[in-house]
Amino acid sequence: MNSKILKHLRQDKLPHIWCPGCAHGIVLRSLLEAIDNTGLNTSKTVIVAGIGCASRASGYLDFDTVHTVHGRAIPYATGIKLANPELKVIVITGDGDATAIGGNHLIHGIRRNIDITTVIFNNNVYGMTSGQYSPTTPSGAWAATSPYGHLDRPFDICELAIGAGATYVARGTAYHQTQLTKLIEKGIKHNGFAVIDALSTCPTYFGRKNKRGTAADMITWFKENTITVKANSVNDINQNKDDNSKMKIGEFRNINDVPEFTNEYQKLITQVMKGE
Ligand SMILES: Cc1ncc(C[n+]2csc(CCOP(=O)(O)OP(=O)(O)O)c2C)c(N)n1
Ligand code: SF4
Repeated sequence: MNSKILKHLRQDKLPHIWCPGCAHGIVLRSLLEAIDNTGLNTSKTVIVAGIGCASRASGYLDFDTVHTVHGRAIPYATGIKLANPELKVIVITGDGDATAIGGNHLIHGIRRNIDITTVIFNNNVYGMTSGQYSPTTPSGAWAATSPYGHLDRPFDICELAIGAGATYVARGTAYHQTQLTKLIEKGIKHNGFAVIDALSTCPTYFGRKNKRGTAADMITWFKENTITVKANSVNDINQNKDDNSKMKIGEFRNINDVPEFTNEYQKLITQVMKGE
């Protein structure tokens, strides 16, 4: 294994719990490469996760980590960042954790523009609890809780984040692993709330039910069904309108003109202490 990755892992906690072919490991690799590329001070980096197969990743990482309650990683991360603004806080979460039970926290974290990087391992299903549908399950898909096909329309996490006012929004996939690393890296460097929708796969509970083929077929699907928006195109999720059959990947928003919440909070404290 690449030493860049290995040095950030708690090797005594391996092997991991993920099923063979699960793409969460690829997303984790991108996250660790991104952390390493940015040269973050590991003793000042905190990883916070909710509950789920995705969130389990925090247990394998050799940082200060918190494995919190299902859906509540962002409130924990907010508390940590406010208590010690010097820390870099990264949230690991699944699509269910982030957009169902934790959906409210996601939009309010975004609204505040607090400096937290949130990587959503989006496999379109609740993997850990055996394949119930999540807010990103495609319409018509089969899940343990939609045995005749799913009726709801799915959330597009990036559009949701932009709508809520996020200042950094990007989507990558487990197939485009190098690009995903770069997108996470930019999210980490961003001083504000960053959302990275990292498309992952659950061959065990989504793939089998939906006849998506092998684990490799599921990852190759990303290659054939996504299209990259131009790098640095701002707020341009609708670019490449000529091929709307494909999902857009890349950086959709990266703006720096919105005040970051921790800074504003510190300024307010100083002002109040002075009695102004
Ligand atoms: C309060 C609460 N409700 C429900 C659960 C059960 N639960 C554990 S993980 C999970 C869903 C995980 O799905 P997702 O976040 O998409 O991650 P994945 O497992 O697919 O990586 C649920 C519903 C829980 N642990 N706590
Ligand atoms: S159940 Fe799905 S998401 Fe969970 S480890 Fe297995 S393949 Fe991955």
